[in-house]
Amino acid sequence: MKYDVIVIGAGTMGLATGYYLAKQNARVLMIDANDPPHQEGSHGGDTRLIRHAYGEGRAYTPLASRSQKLWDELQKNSEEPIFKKTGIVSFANEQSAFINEIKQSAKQYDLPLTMYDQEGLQEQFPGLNFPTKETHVGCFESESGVLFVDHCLKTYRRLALEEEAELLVNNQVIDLVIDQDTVCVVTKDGQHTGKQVVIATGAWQAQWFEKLKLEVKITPKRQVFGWFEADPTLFDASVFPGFTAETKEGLFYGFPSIDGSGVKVGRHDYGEPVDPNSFERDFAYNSEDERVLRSFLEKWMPKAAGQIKKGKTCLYTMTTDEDFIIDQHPDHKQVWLAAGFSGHGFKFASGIGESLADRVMNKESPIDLSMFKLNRFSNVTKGK
Ligand code: PYC
Repeated sequence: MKYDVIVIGAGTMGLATGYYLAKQNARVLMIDANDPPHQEGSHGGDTRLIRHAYGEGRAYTPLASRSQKLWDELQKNSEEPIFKKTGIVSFANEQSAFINEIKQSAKQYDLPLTMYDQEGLQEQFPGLNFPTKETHVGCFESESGVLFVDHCLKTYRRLALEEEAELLVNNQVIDLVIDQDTVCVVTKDGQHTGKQVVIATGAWQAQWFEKLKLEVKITPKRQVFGWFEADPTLFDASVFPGFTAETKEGLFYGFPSIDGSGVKVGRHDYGEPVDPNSFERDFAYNSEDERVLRSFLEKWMPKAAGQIKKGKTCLYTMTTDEDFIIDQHPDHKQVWLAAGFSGHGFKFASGIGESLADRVMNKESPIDLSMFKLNRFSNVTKGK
């Protein structure tokens, strides 16, 4: 048999996993329906945040720290920037469980974090505006920042090929035939057999769950983000960090203006469930897509609410609890699933790629991925 592992989906998680598998001398084939990096799935839009003290749950922090270390290592293999240490400021009202969890996470893992009251936030980050009666609090994590998506993916792709992984692009997988010990992956151009398979197809994962008789709900959602003209004295990356904001209007995140890009902003808790094969890919200027972003900026960062420079869409794939799925199929141990990254997975791709590759190769991994197992959902296997 030619391959030890076939990776279906060479996007963020697939490329990282393919690289770490190939680095361990596994014979790897990666197959993608597109030609990554691209703008058609979940990694479009140039940049992602990496936060270490983690408001979604401190259990993520060891994975965030390991991922940061691996991104820093990846930088040594790339002439283009992988990571920019902008720091990240997060703010919310005084009762915010998210801010409290960031604080507890920093405390437990001994991470540098500065807490601010509203006055302190205003003084330190004069681009922020607090127009409501409520009082806000916030925190600043100096070691976190921004990842450059295309550079990360291009580097993993190049390194994987240097490690003798193979990559088929613009090649759609149409079926899987699972035997006792092998998996045959059928594409429109041919068949490939491997000892194991990793399925990491992002917003297209639901079809494989269905095919593999897994009763797990994941929902692709259309997301939007935009880049706006902003006062450089307040919002250039030399003076303003990445940000998250929990407001009455929703959960927003964004990026400082990097090399004149303008401030990029998105709303995390937004987005219609969609069919990834037939959703509206174009960003709608001067309508709801722009309005939801602009209204956040006008209220909370008014000097960053200038002309929109560009807007884009991308896809989230939500699990019901917004935690990821990284596990073996309960009935087919040679089938691995990496899915449901729920709009906050990119930052962890390096750590997940490394640890998932270790698990597939039956080795000890530096990070425990057990919180992402399928058995946290009940009745996962259909008909059992
Ligand atoms: O997890 O920081 C994050 C994030 C930014 C945009 C979407 N998710």
